[in-house]
Amino acid sequence: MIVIGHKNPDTDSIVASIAYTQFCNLIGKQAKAYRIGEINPETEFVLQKFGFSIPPMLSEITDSVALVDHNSLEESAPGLDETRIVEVIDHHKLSLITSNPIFVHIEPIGSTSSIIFKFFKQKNLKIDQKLAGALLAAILSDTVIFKSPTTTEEDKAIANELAKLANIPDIISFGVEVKKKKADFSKTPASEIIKSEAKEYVFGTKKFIVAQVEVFDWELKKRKNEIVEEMKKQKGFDAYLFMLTNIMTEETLLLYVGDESIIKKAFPFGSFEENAILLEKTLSRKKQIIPPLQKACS
Ligand SMILES: [Mn+2]
Repeated sequence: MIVIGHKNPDTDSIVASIAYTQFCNLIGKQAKAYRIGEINPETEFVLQKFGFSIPPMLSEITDSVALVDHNSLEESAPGLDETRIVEVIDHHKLSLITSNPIFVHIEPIGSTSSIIFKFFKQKNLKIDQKLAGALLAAILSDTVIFKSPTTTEEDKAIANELAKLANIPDIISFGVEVKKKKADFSKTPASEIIKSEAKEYVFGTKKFIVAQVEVFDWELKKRKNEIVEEMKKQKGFDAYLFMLTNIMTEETLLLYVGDESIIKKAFPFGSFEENAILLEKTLSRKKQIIPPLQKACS
């Protein structure tokens, strides 16, 4: 079985696929982790720190597939046939439609890595120090160091347990260390910045791209015009959204190009400037951007 996370992989996606593969192999199920996109500097740091190699790029789908941390074909491997998918382990809303019954485990929890942790627990399997460190990093990454509204009490309890196993005394400062690895865009061209963790969404007849970066200050805001110009060059969607999320102030400056009426319908409460809305207390794409966007399309 091939285990893959989503396109534009983040740390949760990669760590969950590695951890789930380990779990499968421990219970006697053959599985191998692959990635379907380039690793970001945060994930690279985490894998290196805990001694994991980067999963190989999936080139050909020759086996059954388990999707972790996503469950839509838009976010998955190009050319993936739905009939290949045999399992889904995720914490995003269900969107996959299959022609056959498959194994699905979806929970409203802060990270897919939290779910994989629970799989190990259920079967009384030992999580070694390295895997514990990587799972902890993935939880901290996906929950934005527990600040995201997607965070549950269970994520925090799991993180505490993992921190003990990984021998990491200060969870928050470890979280900041992890998150800061991909928060520096000073040397990144705008054309690349706008593709950060970009995901594609289709609601009815409307298609959206929503990208996101998480930063610790407003330095990148100075490049707003340059970023918007790059977004305008993109084609093949109704609107392109770029979340510039400030972890410290817990605000998101949502830059957008395309169908402005839908954006204004979805976020009537934000303060508007040209091609941008400032959203207070907003960190989560999944919980705070996608639902209003979907509703505005219905
Ligand atoms: Mn995730």
